[in-house]
This record gives sequence, structure tokens and C-alpha cells, in this order.
Amino acid sequence: MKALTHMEQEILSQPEIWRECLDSLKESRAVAEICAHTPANAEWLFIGCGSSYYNALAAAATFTGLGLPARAVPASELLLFPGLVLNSESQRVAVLISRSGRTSEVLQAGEYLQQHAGVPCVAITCAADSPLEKLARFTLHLRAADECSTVMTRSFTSMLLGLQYLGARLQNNAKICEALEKLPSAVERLIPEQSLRLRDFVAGHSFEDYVFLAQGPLVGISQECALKVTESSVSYAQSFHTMEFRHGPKSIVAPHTLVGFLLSESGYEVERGVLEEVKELGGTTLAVANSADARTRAAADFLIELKLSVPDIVSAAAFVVWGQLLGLYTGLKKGLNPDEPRHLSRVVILNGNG
Ligand code: F1P
Repeated sequence: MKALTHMEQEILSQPEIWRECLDSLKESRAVAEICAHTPANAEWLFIGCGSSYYNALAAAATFTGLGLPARAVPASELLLFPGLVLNSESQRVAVLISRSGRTSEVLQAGEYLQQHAGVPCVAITCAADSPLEKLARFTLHLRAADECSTVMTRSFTSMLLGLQYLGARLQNNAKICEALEKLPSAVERLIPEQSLRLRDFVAGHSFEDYVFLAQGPLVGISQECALKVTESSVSYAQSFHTMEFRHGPKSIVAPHTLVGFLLSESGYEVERGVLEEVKELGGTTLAVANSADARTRAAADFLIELKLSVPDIVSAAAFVVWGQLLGLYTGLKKGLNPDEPRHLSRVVILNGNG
């Protein structure tokens, strides 16, 4: 039996690691301090790079859904166009997201915000004793979620759940806290059978192009799925808002194009309309939905039903697991080692001239 790659072990370990991280956050002093010291009307500015930027998008969507004004920007955008990002006098709190806590752009963004804009910074990371922790006023540590592979998987989902948990605590929303605690078992139940089905699907198909489509709280997740396929299998993958796909990008639809749909509950019917149209155009379709009706079953070449009893705004982590596995299985099928993605390093450290 061939040894599992780090990436595969880390993907499969997610439910138990999520439990460990949520349990640690319940006891976290930093969470209590952030709740106690954050101005009620603050705007939350989520900042990260790569997967951590897509995490910022998903976290900002959750915060907004919980009634906390929030935005997400890549660190480089704040550094290069601060006026576009800090475009009002509103009180802000920045949330710096970084698995390693050492990504140059994120550290520079934190320094700029604290020294030039007077914006307090909170950090979330999987690393210990990182420069990010020394920079931030409060840091959420998710040590258990750290990983060996270069590609982020359980660190991504655990930091997202951590930020969603923080949002729920800030709003004293016990229902959302309870919903988050349901996710580990729900996904644990799905992984054995669905991972085998997905591996067989990849073995039986060859694709030249990959597209992921989503709306609302799943947009950052769709971008992360595309990045996972790109990083782990050196394949060409893109992501769009589902309804935007009709406005031009659908021109690439063909049998060798896999179009992945992350179907939300609130946008289900209109998003299903695009799924059916892509199927009619001859594309190969993959759909992840909480529950699917006959029309979605008919239009999806591969379907995963999550059957979660949690609201849209906290189900995101359960959607990304399948993009992670699709990237992994496609990379392995191409004879690549997903633990050593081409041209990538675990952390992007920039020398002085950026
Ligand atoms: C961010 C990141 C990863 C990417 C690669 C390089 O790292 O861009 O998203 O997969 O590993 O680093 P971090 O700031 O979250 O440590």
C-alpha cells in the first residue's frame, strides 16, 4: 500500500483537527480579549495572501452575514493602494490571516496599518512565535492545524472556522457557535465514500480546463478550489461568480472542461439554471450542494450532497474539501507529488524591493 502524501493525510484529518481547534478557541483568552476590547461599530478588514486571501473573502462574508461590517483585501492592495482600501474615516480592526505568520506582504500590511493608519491588528495563524504574533495586538493560534505540505488545506479550513467562531462570539450568537460544532461530524461522515467516488471520477476523466463557480459566502471558497487544482496538479483553473459565467467565460465550455458548481441554498434555483445550461452546452459538470433535486441530479456528472443542518454562512469549510481532493487526485494521476508543487515555497518571503 503506497504511503499517503502529507497533503492527503492533512485533508483527511480535517474533521478531528476542526474539533481540536474549536475546543481550543472556546477556552481562548485572545477571543475573550478581542470581544471585550473591540469597538461595537468597527469595520473588520480581513487581509491575507494566496489561500489566506481567499480565506479573508470567506471570513468577511460570514462577518457581514452576522451583521458585522467587513471587507477583504489582498495585503498587496493595501500596500500599493492604501487610499483605495482605507477610503473612509470609519473605525476599523484589521484581521491578518497567515498560516506561517511570516509572509512579507502580510507583515508589511500590519506594520503600515498600526504605524501609519492607527488601525489595531488581530492575527490568526498556525505558527508559534511568528513575527506576525509579535506585531498583532491579539493572536488566535491554531497550532493543531499546521501542516507539512506546502499547499494549505486543514490550515485554511481551520482558520476559516476559527474566524467564523470569533464572529459568532462577537455577536453572542450561540446558534452559529453550535452550528460550527456540527461541521466536523457531518464532514467526517461524508469523506470515506465521497473521496473514493471522487478519485474514481478523476481516474475516469481527463480535463484540460477547470472552472469553479459560486456566489455569496462561497466565492472565496470557489477561488480556493481553483487554486488547489492549480497548485496540486499544475492545471489551468479559474473561478467566477456563477451568474457571471454566462457573460463571456462560458465560451470555454467543452467536454474536456470541468465546471464545478458550489451551489448555495439561497441562490440555488438561479445557480442550478447555469448548471443546466453548461450541461446543455456539452460541458462536464461537478456539483456540491447541501441537498439536490432531480434537475440538479440530471445536470451534474458528479454530485456531492452535504446534507448539513447549518446555515449557508458557516457551511463554507464543508464545500472546499472536495476541491482539495480533486486537486490532489488530479496531481497524483498526472504522476506529480502534491507535497512538492512546482515553483512554490511554503512561505513567500520578499527581499527589500518586494
Ligand atoms: C500564504 C501562501 C499560501 C500558498 C503558498 C505560499 O501563506 O500564499 O497560500 O499556498 O504556500 O504562501 P501564509 O501567509 O498563509 O503562511
